[in-house]
Amino acid sequence: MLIKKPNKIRSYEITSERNYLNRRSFIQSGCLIAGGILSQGIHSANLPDQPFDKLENINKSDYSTDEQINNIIDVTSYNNYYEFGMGKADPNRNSREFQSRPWEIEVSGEAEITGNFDIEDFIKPYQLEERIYRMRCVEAWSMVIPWVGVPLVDVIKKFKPLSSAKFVKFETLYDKKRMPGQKSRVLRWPYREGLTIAEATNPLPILAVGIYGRALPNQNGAPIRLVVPWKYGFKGIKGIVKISFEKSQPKTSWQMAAPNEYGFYANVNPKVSHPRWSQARERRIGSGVFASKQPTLLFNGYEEHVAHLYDGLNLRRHF
Ligand SMILES: Nc1nc2c(c(=O)[nH]1)N[C@H]1C(S)=C(S)[C@@H](COP(=O)(O)O)O[C@H]1N2
Ligand SMILES: [Mo]
Repeated sequence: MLIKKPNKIRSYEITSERNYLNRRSFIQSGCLIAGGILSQGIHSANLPDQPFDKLENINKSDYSTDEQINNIIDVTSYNNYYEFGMGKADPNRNSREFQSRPWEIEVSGEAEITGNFDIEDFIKPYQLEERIYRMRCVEAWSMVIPWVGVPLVDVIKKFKPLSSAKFVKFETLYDKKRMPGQKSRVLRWPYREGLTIAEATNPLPILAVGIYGRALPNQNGAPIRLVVPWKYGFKGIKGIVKISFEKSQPKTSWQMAAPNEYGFYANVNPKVSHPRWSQARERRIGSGVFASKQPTLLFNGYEEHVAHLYDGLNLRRHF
């Protein structure tokens, strides 16, 4: 049972985002869960092997949780990054050759300052912070990850958005040679995400450039990715090359793929079920095969910081 071929291991993704293309019967998935949890143990034995540059001068943050953090092996070997394959172990396995330098970020749209920036110049003006955040994937698993990054609000302000800028749109690199998963038509590439300007200027979201005090590994979105801790993990777009200030709400990749399943807001909400599974509880990765699922918290436990952003918004309709 433990010695499965990699293509069989995929079956543990019974609740995976891609399953809108690949529905399975409920009974069948029940059997696959057990196999999946065990096979996950195998991946955890692979240590990340890419060079990890140590980052200097990192401030602590009051926004960090003091919950038990996940170990680096969980965080770097159990990933979602469809550009490198759809299995949880694929991003670690298939992104090792990926070169995240040189790297340019294009800033465009409704802002006073726009242009193309080298990643080094892009990040240099800001103070690095460690932010230890819970991450809740829409697939009903979670981790606690010690990110290193810069507050998105600081970056946004630097570009002086115009009053017409109501949303911020993000895009991942689109390059089928470097990101072989883009040959698949599981999503419309490039991966696209977005936030309202109010969300983007809340103090919680960060542009992460590291984990555990070191540069971001490829499978976690090197060289720069978004982290929005009160939203489902898929909002945390990896490998960002474009940021643009928009007048109207941008379409996101998951919305385009399955609008009835993935909304623009994607706020963590235990009361709003995914059409195919409940969001009331979550499995904390690393808690052990026999650990019971823990309750999911509204806004992933960040309610006091973000609930005001949604005053008057119907969270069931705007999911
Ligand atoms: N470009 C891109 N960004 C992405 C994804 C992806 O497939 N492509 N997957 C998302 C999903 S579903 C999750 S849960 C998180 C996972 O982040 P992690 O692998 O660093 O834990 O990345 C998000 N960002
Ligand atoms: Mo996810």
